[in-house]
Amino acid sequence: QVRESQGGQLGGPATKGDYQKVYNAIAEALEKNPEYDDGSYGPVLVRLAWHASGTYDKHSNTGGSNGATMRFAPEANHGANAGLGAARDFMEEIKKQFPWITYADLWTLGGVAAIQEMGGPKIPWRPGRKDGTVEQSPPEGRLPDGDKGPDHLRHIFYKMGFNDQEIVALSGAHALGRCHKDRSGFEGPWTFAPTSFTNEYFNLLVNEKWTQKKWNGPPQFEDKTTKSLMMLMTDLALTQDSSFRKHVQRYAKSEDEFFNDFSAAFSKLLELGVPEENFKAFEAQLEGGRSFKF
Ligand code: ZEM
Repeated sequence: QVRESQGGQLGGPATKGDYQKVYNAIAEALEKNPEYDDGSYGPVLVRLAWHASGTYDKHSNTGGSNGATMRFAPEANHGANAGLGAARDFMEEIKKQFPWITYADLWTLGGVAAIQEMGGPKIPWRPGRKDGTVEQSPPEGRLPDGDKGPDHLRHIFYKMGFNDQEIVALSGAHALGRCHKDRSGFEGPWTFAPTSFTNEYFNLLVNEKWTQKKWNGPPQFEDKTTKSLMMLMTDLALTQDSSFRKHVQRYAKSEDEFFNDFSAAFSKLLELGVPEENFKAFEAQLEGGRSFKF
């Protein structure tokens, strides 16, 4: 029996090399099924890492990535998590190869690997999350809805401890992936290259004209030029509020600034609610005592 967080052949404490092996296994499997979506599990793995972490509430210090409570039915069945079974099944295959890693570390590491392998910035990541029990599951309703405005975004993200700049930076993840009719009810990708991590989301927000799509689905917007891309109401909210808009414009101009700010905000997201002492146990192995960069 391999104890959790006891990596390596001899069952000693997991080292950076052990986590690198997990990272590599995730990276190698991202395109294992050409039939899946746009040919990569990358986007849905990023969404799993985000939804596992974004349930954090700073007022009660509950929720967040520690615990990996989306393994249990209540949270797995939250409306916001529809479709994430595809990502959890992907991760189950990796867990079989590395039974010593916790789901909570694995799912967050999956988000890091996916972003980096799709051309995004390096994301500092630390191991130390523990798997919890169903009693630790967060209540439904802590993740954002796509059909709302700036006040809703602030309400949801301030609760996690983010500011306006971080909200905009994190939203840039919508360069990746797509909406699925049978998951969220929305339909279509945000960009023409949904498996490449770029600042294209911000370019499109600034440079395209967006009009409301005429259909019997939930309210969403389409680009005037090709009508093949989409934006949610919450995406367009970032261009309608001056405190958000200045960052949208900045990230459209400078992919470097977007990458730097996204890396910091996503790394913070993945650690919300994880007690610092969990990370301490691994500190001796961390580069410069701070974090791993794969
Ligand atoms: Zn998303 N997101 N998201 N997001 N998201 C979807 C898909 C993806 C919102 C939202 O309602 C939706 C962040 C923020 C917000 C990703 C990453 C991140 C979908 C489509 C919806 C409806 C789901 C489906 O049908 O499959 C809202 C309202 C947000 C508020 C700002 C943040 C923050 C993210 C990461 C940092 C990703 C990668 C996807 C694509 C998933 C896929 O399967 O392709």
